[in-house]
Amino acid sequence: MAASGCPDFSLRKRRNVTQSLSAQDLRDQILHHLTHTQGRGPEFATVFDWRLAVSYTVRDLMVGPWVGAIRAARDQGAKRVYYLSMEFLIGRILGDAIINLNLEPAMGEALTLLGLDEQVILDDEPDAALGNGGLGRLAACFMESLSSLSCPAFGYGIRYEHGLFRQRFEGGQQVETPEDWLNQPHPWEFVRINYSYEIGFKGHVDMVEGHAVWHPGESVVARAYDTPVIGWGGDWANTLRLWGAHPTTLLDLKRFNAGDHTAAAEPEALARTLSRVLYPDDTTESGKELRLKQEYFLTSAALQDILARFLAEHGDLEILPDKVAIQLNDTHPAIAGPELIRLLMDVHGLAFDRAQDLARRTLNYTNHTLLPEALERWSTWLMGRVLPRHMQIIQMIDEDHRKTTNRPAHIGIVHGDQVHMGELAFIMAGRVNGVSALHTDLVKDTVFADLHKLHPDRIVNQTNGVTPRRWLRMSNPALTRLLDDTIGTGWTKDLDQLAGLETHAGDAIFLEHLRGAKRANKVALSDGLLAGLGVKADPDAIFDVQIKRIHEYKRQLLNVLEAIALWKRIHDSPNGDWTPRVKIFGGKAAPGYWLAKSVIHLINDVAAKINNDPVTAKYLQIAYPPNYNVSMAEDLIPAADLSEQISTAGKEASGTGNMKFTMNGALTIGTLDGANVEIREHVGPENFFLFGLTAEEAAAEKARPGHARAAIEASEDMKIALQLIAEGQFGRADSYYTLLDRTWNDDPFLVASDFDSYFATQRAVDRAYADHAAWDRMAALNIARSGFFSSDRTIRGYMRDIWHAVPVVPA
Ligand code: B1H
Repeated sequence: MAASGCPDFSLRKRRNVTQSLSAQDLRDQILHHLTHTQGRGPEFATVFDWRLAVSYTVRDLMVGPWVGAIRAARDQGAKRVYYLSMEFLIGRILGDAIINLNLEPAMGEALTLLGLDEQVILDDEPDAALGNGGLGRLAACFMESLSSLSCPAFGYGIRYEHGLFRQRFEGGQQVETPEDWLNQPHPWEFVRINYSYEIGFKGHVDMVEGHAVWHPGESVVARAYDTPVIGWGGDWANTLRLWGAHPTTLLDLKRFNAGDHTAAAEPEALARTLSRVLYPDDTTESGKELRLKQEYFLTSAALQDILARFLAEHGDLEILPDKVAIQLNDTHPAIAGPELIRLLMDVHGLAFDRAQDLARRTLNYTNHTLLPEALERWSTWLMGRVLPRHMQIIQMIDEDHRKTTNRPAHIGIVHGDQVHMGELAFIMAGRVNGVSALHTDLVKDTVFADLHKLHPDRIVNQTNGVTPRRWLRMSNPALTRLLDDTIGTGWTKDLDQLAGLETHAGDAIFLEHLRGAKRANKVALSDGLLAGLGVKADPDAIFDVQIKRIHEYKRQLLNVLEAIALWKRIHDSPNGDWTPRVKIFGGKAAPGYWLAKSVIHLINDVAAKINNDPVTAKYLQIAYPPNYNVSMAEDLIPAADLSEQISTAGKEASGTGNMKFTMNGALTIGTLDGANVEIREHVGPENFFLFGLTAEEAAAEKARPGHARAAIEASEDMKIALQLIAEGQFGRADSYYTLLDRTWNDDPFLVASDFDSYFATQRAVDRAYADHAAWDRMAALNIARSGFFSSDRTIRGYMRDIWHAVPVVPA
């Protein structure tokens, strides 16, 4: 027992434990869990049994630092950071935990001793797909960096029973099937039945002696499911607390006893609906009552939990902003403003002004998009019906803001019958941040221009980042070995150390090793593409990769039209000096986004034709593996030569895939959009393939009547590509009439206006790739100059500028 009287989880001791763990120790622990936790003898064990035994073994090593971190934060009265997000796209946990706990190579050896293939064990874990795309994956990277920096933090989210849908292709078209990651034991989580909060909806509000009393018409219980998130080095773990919805009464006994057994279970079914599915929309607002309820469910549970912890530790609500920093990941949890005020007023008896002031100094808001369709709005009618007390408080906030800032009527939260969640989040936040330099400028100049004038110090920039542990060390062991051998392992926690590669960028031996690492990754991917899709990807071809949600503004259409135009040119002069290329696509479309689904269909149709053309086969192949997810990204990014970041300028807030590619030595072909701008500045314009209109030019072009038709008429290659589709060269032409019509007559994302610039830049890529030495040098410089894009840098920025939080030294 330690001095505190608790079991000894002391960090110093545990550090020694991990460092001294031998393969034999790990093997024994795995066998112990196989027998005693899984209840299986080795001779009967399946891959699943083994994977769980390995996971429990690794989890055991996380618990010490986890409990130690929670205790250290409490004992030191530390300020805590709370990250509220509707999405946490964590992917698999086991491989990441093995890396962060420094268990390699012992774990590999232990598994060999047991006659197991480590990759098979790792691949057995389902992805925790509790997110759509970049916003959710950013939250996951932030959780890992918070732990790696020993910043005391909780992530709060929803424990969706079904993560993002599974994607299949039928006749080249996307078909969605439910995802069921929880249809098997999830070894990483701890259920906390004692951390349960009641969440109310609907009902009415009474005034009792001047105080509002909300009588909800329905309620559910939010129950905490905790997962430790271990940081690099294994010294610290924070908690990802996901809320599961449960009924307040488990069973309607009266109905059960009356024989209606199905109806008796209704309360359970109704409550569970709340945490059943993740909304599969990326950057579109779904506007459903269930979605509003989910947002409130997450937010209220989190705030009740935060206040309970704060009051147990400090008691005095006046110091709430000194001890608590809450980050709202986009507007999805923006009901946090009114909810925190409600809790402080109606539960803890503070006056409105006091409550509002404390809330505003505690809450912060990150904006992730300017797309108008993504800006959340709820009708006052729906808000008033689902959250009647909150609707009152929203009106009080709006009115108070109008008075104190003297603002004109057109600015504010409630407009007619609409509640604007962006304005609500902004007005209730101490700091509002954008996610790249360009995006932050646009936030100031466009969506929040008026509010920015009223509150000129509120908006700050924090350019996104990604964790180099998962996105380099874990997913790219070949490059990791080369980096470790060349500059040591320090880059893993201090990515700026990659700058040490600069001096090697002219070293032919180093560049040869770099090429070798990339080639090994390409060979592995090529084998996978052949086995999975039957696509023959020559590892010496350019691996050109576009992986992200399918959305018009991300312009997968531009990419596939370029493929068609290139194919036509090769087909017409097959003896030309062509640089072989494999175009790889990955991504899902929101189920209701017809145009995006049409682009998926087109890519598959084009692939079917081009891949089987004997004249062009050796020069151009297209691969579109279905069901793109975090794990697939981990296989594709290390094997990429070219990263496609081709959104219409001004539309992609940041992008984070772009950073992962750069770190892994892929060169970018991209527009001046989001974080591409900063990537180009860091790696140097000569090591980046820039094309297309700037955000300002794009806005002007869009306003020009007939811009699409004029651009198409001026581009022979684009015209031919569209014509070939219209002729039915790629599947049935009538599948694409809408897409073609929109491209000719509207083209809101300027595919036509950027086509020639993109096509020409792709040919510059071809020429550059043909010069191996020059290409490898550029790749090396991209890696060497990617240190800025670590999420550790981003989190340090949030800690310094937004949260005013400091790391805690483990006891
Ligand atoms: C991003 C979203 C998003 N921006 C609504 N906005 C959603 C909006 O379910 N919804 O309703 C879900 C997601 N996601 C992305 O955030 C940006 O498009 C990326 O450019 C950015 O890199 C990422 C992280 O900041």
